[in-house]
Amino acid sequence: MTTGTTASVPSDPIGGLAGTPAEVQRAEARTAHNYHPLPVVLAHGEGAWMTDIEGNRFLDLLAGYSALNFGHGHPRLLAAAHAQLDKLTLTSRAFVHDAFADFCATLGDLCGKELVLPMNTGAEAVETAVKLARKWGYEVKGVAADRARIVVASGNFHGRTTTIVGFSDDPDARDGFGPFAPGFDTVPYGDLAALRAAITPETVAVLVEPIQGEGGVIIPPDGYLRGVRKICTAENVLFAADEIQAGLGRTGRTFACDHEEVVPDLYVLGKALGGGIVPVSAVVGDRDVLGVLRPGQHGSTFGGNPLACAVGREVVAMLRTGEPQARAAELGLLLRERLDAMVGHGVVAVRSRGLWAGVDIDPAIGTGREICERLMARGVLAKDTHGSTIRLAPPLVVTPDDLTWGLDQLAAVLT
Ligand code: IF1
Repeated sequence: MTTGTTASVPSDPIGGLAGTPAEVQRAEARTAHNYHPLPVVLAHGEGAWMTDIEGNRFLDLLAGYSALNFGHGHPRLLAAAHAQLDKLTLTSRAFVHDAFADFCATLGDLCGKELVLPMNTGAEAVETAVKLARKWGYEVKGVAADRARIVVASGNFHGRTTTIVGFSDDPDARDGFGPFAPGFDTVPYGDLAALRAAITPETVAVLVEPIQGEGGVIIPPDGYLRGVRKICTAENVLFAADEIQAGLGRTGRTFACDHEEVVPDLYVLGKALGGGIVPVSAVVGDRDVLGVLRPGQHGSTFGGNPLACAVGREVVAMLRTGEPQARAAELGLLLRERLDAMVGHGVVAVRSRGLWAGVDIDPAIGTGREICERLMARGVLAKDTHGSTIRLAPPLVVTPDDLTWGLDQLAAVLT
């Protein structure tokens, strides 16, 4: 595991920004430009650190958008993956395999739910939740065929499929991809009165992130999640919590809903469930909802494959100890304390919960992208969201010294 060593500043004083590495240019020549990555070419990862092809070391403050909660190359997760790789990696769901029941049973227990539907990406899990809610609406709630409606929040990010971007209000995510699926109503995030007003007899679910990630780590007013729970219960509407980014230890609890002691009807999980090794996602709920599916009505080639289950089972075992959550809560205090001290010194506002922070930078100092480029030159990798907001989400295995050093670099680029 990495000690609190200081990263060697990239050889080029501005961290390779001057001369884009040939490998970046080679990649750009042969791929669609649906990303604008920082000009760094990584080759190795360990714990909270990555090393590029020139041997420069970077502290990872993005952690794969929270898919790397357990860091790069976690020994327990690598061991589980290596063992399974040599045994059996794929059967399809046409057959059962010997890692499947363990993964589904332990994940269901972690959520306090009866059933698990394993998929691969977060968007697939969100689409699965949409399909489950609609089918539940028709067969259990009694909504007329093809009339089901789902309430979503403004500023949401739930993935990139055309159904999902159809209910996004981010022009970058949705423009040019229509026509879109009907049946979604958008209400302001955090506004319970608007949520209550949007519910009709045809509403089958409310789909929200307990904390909005891409929106810039937007934390709803205290009591919002309890209010969503109460309204959904009263109106016989499913509460589907998208915990793909906020969940699995990131905020200092197993689930972000735990901060308000709220249990949704559906947990929508992904990212860190795959340990930063393989895509693993799932929808977890009780039989009264997941029981509406019959064989042949939903699935995927890789969903619940042996490698995914072996890694996912180990992720669940680590979360059962409560240690990743406690670490995120404790180091989150350090993160927040240091960021609060930067307010008025280049930082306009800070939002954080556990080891997850949205930092609004004074636009006069630079855009989020420019700040991230300056951080890269100092051996720290982070990602901007919109405008001058950057998100900070180190792996939960980061050491206090390394986290302190990384925040020192942020303070330095702000002056
Ligand atoms: C990108 C950010 C974006 C998610 C929540 C579902 C999904 C995501 C709450 C879909 C995925 C990723 C997607 C990735 C960048 C990142 C992201 F919010 F994390 F920063 F885009 F907004 N629900 N978020 O955060 O999961 O299908 O990707 O496995 O698309 O650029 P996925």
